[in-house]
Order: sequence, then structure tokens, then C-alpha cells
Amino acid sequence: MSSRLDALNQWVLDVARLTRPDAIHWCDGSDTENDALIARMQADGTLIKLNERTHPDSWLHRSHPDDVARVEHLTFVCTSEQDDAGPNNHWMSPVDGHAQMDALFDGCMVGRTLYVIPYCMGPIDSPLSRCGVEITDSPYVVANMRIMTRMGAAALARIEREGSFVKGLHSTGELDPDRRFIMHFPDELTIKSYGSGYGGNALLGKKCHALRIASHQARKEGWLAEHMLILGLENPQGQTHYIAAAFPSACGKTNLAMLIPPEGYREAGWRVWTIGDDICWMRPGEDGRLYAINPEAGFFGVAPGTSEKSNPNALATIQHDAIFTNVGVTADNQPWWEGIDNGQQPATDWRGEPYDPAMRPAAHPNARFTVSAKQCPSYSPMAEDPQGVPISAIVFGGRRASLVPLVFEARDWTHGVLVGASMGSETTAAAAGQVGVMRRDPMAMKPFCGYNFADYFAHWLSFDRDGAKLPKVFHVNWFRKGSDGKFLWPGFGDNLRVLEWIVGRVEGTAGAVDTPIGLQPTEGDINLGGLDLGEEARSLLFGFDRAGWQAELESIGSYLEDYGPRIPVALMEEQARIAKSIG
Ligand code: GTP
Ligand code: SPV
Ligand code: MN
Repeated sequence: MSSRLDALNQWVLDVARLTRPDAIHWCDGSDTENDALIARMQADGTLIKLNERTHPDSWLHRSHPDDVARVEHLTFVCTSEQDDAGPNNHWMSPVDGHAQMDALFDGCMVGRTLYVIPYCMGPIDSPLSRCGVEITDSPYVVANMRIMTRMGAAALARIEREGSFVKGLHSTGELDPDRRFIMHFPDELTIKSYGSGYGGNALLGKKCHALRIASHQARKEGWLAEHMLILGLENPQGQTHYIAAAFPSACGKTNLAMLIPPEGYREAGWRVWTIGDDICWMRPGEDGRLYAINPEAGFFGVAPGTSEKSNPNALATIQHDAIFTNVGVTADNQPWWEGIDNGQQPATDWRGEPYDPAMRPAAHPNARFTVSAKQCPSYSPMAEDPQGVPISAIVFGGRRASLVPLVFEARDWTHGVLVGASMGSETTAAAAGQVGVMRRDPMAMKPFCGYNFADYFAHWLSFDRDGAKLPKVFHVNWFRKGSDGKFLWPGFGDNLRVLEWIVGRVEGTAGAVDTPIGLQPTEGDINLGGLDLGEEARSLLFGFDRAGWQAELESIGSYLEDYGPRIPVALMEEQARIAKSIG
């Protein structure tokens, strides 16, 4: 088979000449094709069948033990000028990048099948959607891309019509960490990824295309590609506000996007609708508001911590037709992870060894599930709307054990951009490296912005123009800890209380007090009824620590200065204004 697009046929031929596969397979996305791939992976041990009675049509994949997360130190943006990639990216010249990657790809598919995956990011009929083609030698990648994107014949038809597409070339190679690179060539709309089979490194439609390449396109075309969930919050009157929220990897997007309101709210008629849990593309509509789509079709979610109590919607979603990567299993082959809290015990850990509680966790901390969004009970019908949904509020948030209160509101758009740009968060297991180290992660895009952050902040500021009806901007922190080292805020379903305040601010009905960092609720402005918050919790979640913020603003100032003269003056002025008002 081939396509009606010469440029695509030629690229596939060129790649095949370089990589020398035994066979070429063009994916049509059909059930028959998927069944055959799954059977093949079951036969060679790539997939292990889970308990058919409790988890129909579900699979366990155990990755290479050194290939369990994104590798930021091996991820590059290749632009002709290093300054265009910025201090926020590792850089290589396009010539060197191609040379290094092509040497790795040379002959790497001998004995393997080359799969051609046409995919569409976003509803197939949406003007906001964008297409790509991933070439891979990994059937696991094909099966995951089929869940995570609109993959196959319909996407190919759109690509043939449009004539252009993002090119992604992937091989698992030898899974040798010393022969592993993920490179982006934004000016050529090209991605080359070698040596890893893990999600963010290998499912190229996701972070590589929908964030790094798309952020580059978005800047040129006047839109935004963001690491954000999108949810609809329906109130008892039946009105729905859409909220987009950027939290760094493994900091709560999936959980917030699928929230089930706490007791009392549920009965009153509050409801959360899930549009997306990881990526948001948005652009100004004719009425001046920002309209957002979720470019993905599935969830690649963190398994550990997912339980009937923390995220019942996610648990319901993964009961069938799911792929579990690096979880433990029970004696009767049910998936298991730390925090699943279902009364069962693991027999085997994620490496396939007998589980020994004294040694290490059963599931890898970055174990994931891959599942179609359509299986989620809270999945919004609006997620398939080609026009997208209007955004009423943008929420930034990080994992901050100290200083940062539960929630505050930015005074205006420029202040909101500063709040996003100065986000800090403690690192998690989603990326290789040390966990729990506080770093700046602007807009949760540190690992994903495909160009210089200084230009990215300027792009954000540029949305504040005549006729724009921009969302209000907020900052939240679910992860503040008390002197006993425990989380002070119950989180999960109770985060609805904060969303209620946010929507109240949008509608002009909720109160707040002015502090140097923005507008903060007092305890009386948020419904805390039924919660058991101690004195320390109340004062830290709702207080303002002047000395602490003084130091924080200084640190934000020097962080922004690291970007040199490209940093927008308006952002530095905003930082100076706030630093001064703290005193
Ligand atoms: P990526 O898929 O990596 O982009 O992550 P994500 O932002 O979707 O993170 P996710 O919702 O999967 O949450 C990751 C971890 O944070 C899990 O271990 C959750 O249990 C935990 N978490 C999520 N929400 C809350 C919360 O409100 N409070 C607390 N304490 N933990 C939370
Ligand atoms: C993240 O790390 O932010 C994820 C998982 O959502 S991955 O697809 O691997 O990037
Ligand atoms: Mn993510």
C-alpha cells in the first residue's frame, strides 16, 4: 500500500532505505489490524494478558527497566540559531542533529517491520486539529497511538487533502540509554526519536508533536499549545464554565479533569465534565474568547495513587480495553499499584519478579495506563466539538510543600502571565532524574516548549489586545505540607471547593482580599463545610507569608534575568512592581 501523497510515499521510501526493515505496514486503524498486532505482541511477550474476567481485553507491558520515563537530558530542539531554542532547551544544529540521528537509524530496522501511522491530533473535522505521520518499528507504539490519537484511514485522507503533515521517525533501537535521543526540527516539522519505547519519548503525536512542534507552529499562527487539562464545571443551574489548568507532569491534571464532586455538591447538581487531561490547543474565536480543543483521543495516565476514593472516574475508565505499563500484578493477573487500595495484594512487581514489600514498590512510580477517552464516564460530548469550548479561567499550579497558598487570582492578564512564567514545582517520577527537587517550570512547559521561553512569554502577553475577552488567571497548590510533613489540603474531590470559588470570581459573586501576590480568598470566601482543617492548615492555606514571598520574588527575578534581553520588559516590570509592593 501507499498513499495518494507523493511527499509521504517518498519520505517512507527514504526512511526504509535508511533503516532497512523486512516489511512495511501502513496502519489503517481497523480492529482487524489491532487484533493481529496484539496477537503478535502476546506471542513474543511484549504484552501479557490480564485477567479476562475482571479486566476484559486488557494488557500488561513491562518496559526495559532503564526505559520508564521521559529523558529531558537527551531531548533536543534543533534550530539554526541556538537562541531560538533558548536556555530552556538542549540545542544542536539541524545539520549535526540529523547526522547524529541518521547514524543511529542506519539499518536499525533489519529484521523488523516498519509501521506507517497516519494520525490526527484533535477531532478529525476540526479546523484546530493538525495531522502527522509517525514511522516506528514498535507494535507497542502502534497500539498506544491507536488509543491516544485518531489514527488510520480518516487521518490519512485528511493528510492527503492538506498535503502537509508533521514527520515523526521513531525506533526503539537497542533500548541502550547511551544510544537514546529525542530530537525536534521545528522548521522542518520533523521529529526523530531513537532508543526508547516510553510514552513521551516514543508516542510522537503526544509531547513531541502536540507540544514541542505545535508550540512552534502556534507562535507563528497566533494560537497556544499547552500542557493543560480542560474540564467543564457544571453548576446546579445547569450552566457550564470551561477551565484549562497547567500542572507539571504527575502533579494532578488527570485527577482534576475527572473530579467527582464531594458529598453535598453532588446532590446539589455540581458536575465535572472531562474534555482532556494533558494537552490543550487554544485560539481566539470571533467573539474574542479563547476556544480550546483536546488534541488527544485517550489518556496516558499515572497509575499509582489511582483508587476508588481518589479518582473513581479513572478507575471506571480502565476496567477494559486498557494497556498497563510497568504495574504490578496480583496472583490472578489483575493490575496492581501502590495506592490502589482495593484490598488485594501484588504477587509480581513491575519487573516481573516476585513482589517483596521490603525491597521496592510493586508498580514503578511512573507506571501508566493507556485508555480511550470514550470509556471515561465523565467524558464530555463537547470534547468532539470541532469549534472547541470557550475558556473562562486558566489555572496554573505546582507541587509546593511550602510558601504557596491554596489559591490566588492574578490581577490582570500580564500579572497572570507572570504567575505562569514563575511557576515552581518539585520534580516527579515522570522524568528520569531526582524526585522532589524544586525547579522553575513555567506554565508546566519546561520540558515541552519548542522555542525560547522569553519569546513564549512574549507570545502569551500578545493575546491581550483590542477585542480580546481573556479568561481570568489563577494559581493553585494542592501540595502544601504542615509541620508533620503531611498534606494540609485533602485534595482530589474537595478541589471542587476551589473550582467553585474560581467560577465565583469569574461571575463576580465570590469575595477575595488584595495581597501583593494577587487576590486571595479568606476562609469565609471558600466553602470549607464538612472539612476537618486544623489551625495550622487554615493559616498556611489562606495566609500570606511576606518574608517568604520577598525571597520568592527575588528568585523569580533572577530566573527571568537568565533569559537575557529577549525577556519581555512588561514581565520584568510586573515582577518589579510586585517585589516592591511586598516591601
Ligand atoms: P502527567 O500525566 O504526568 O502530565 O500528570 P498529571 O498532571 O495528569 O498527574 P496526575 O493527575 O496523574 O497525578 C499524579 C499524582 O498526583 C498522583 O499520584 C496523584 O495521586 C497525585 N494527586 C493528584 N491530585 C492530587 C491532590 O489533589 N492532592 C494530592 N495530595 N495529590 C494529588
Ligand atoms: C508527562 O510526563 O507529562 C506525561 C507522560 O503526560 S508522557 O506522555 O510520557 O510525557
Ligand atoms: Mn503530561
